[in-house]
Amino acid sequence: MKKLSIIIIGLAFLLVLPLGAAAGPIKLTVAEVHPKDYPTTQGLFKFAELVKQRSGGKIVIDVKYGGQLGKGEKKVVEQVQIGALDMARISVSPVTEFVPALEAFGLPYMWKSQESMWKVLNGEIGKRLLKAVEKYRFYGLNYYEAGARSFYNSKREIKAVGDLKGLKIRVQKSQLMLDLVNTMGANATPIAFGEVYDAISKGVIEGAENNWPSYESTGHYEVAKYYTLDTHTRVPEITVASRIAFDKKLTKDQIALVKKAALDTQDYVIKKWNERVQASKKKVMARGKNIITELTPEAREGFVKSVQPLYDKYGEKHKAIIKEIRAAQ
Ligand code: GTR
Repeated sequence: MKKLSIIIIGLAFLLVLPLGAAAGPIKLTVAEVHPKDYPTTQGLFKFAELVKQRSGGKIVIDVKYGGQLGKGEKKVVEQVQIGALDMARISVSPVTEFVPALEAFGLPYMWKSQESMWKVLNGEIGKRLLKAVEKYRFYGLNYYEAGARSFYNSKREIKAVGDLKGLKIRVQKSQLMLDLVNTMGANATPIAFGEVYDAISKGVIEGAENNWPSYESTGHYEVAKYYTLDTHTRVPEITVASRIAFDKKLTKDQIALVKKAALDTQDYVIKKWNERVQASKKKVMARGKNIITELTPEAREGFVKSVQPLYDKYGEKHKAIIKEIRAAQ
């Protein structure tokens, strides 16, 4: 009797399990280094919401924010490329290590303004580069706003590019960023994003460079009080998916649905971004201890001139696209 009931229960399991598996949603994961309330993370939540809605609950996205899946973005991109992770929202900088064509977006003083950058990203060039990542086992889903990056440090006020000389400045794990910061006279040191706060507070490095929301949300402003708004780059964010994982888990139509939903959240993030820049400035200023430096026109000219050797190094291979980007703005 006992044996019989075990057999019946076993059979019931065998029948129900595959049915349940087939009916369950497809689960996708996206990695994000920023905290829950950061504009890009909010964009990903919106993305997950749209995908769930539009797929009738068939595709569910889990947003793993706060660097839960890795403190450094280069490793995260690697995971996506080999299919161990479905998606990641990261800066274009570490992706240039895998997709060199994207380097043009990270060159200094490339963009005139936020508006002109979005004109290019939403236009033919932006679409072409999202497609270009497919050659490297990614799907390019969208771009997000990341403002302009500027230098901050714990040692001294930077009023002219020459003041950067010898400062140990953290950079993202990207050859382009390393070359850029060295070209400007500092000593570039690649470190994972999540380790920068400790590195500055322990004096391992003297500063870093980033936008207002990251300067504030990471608490870097507490340990690096000098922030000079030299706005040397305007590197956009990108959401990449793993072709290996997507092609295995999703149909072509479902991939199209996910791509469209990701694109549909771009404007939402721009709005959240602009609000957050104001809030971050307010929070840093309210502390009353930070020295925020605006460049004089002459000093700005010095910064722009200082990056010429970088254009000599990277300009030739990206000549055509640099011309296109400039003309399209
Ligand atoms: C932020 C960006 C992050 C990360 C970080 C960094 O602006 O949003 O994705 O790239 O910079 O400097 O590592």
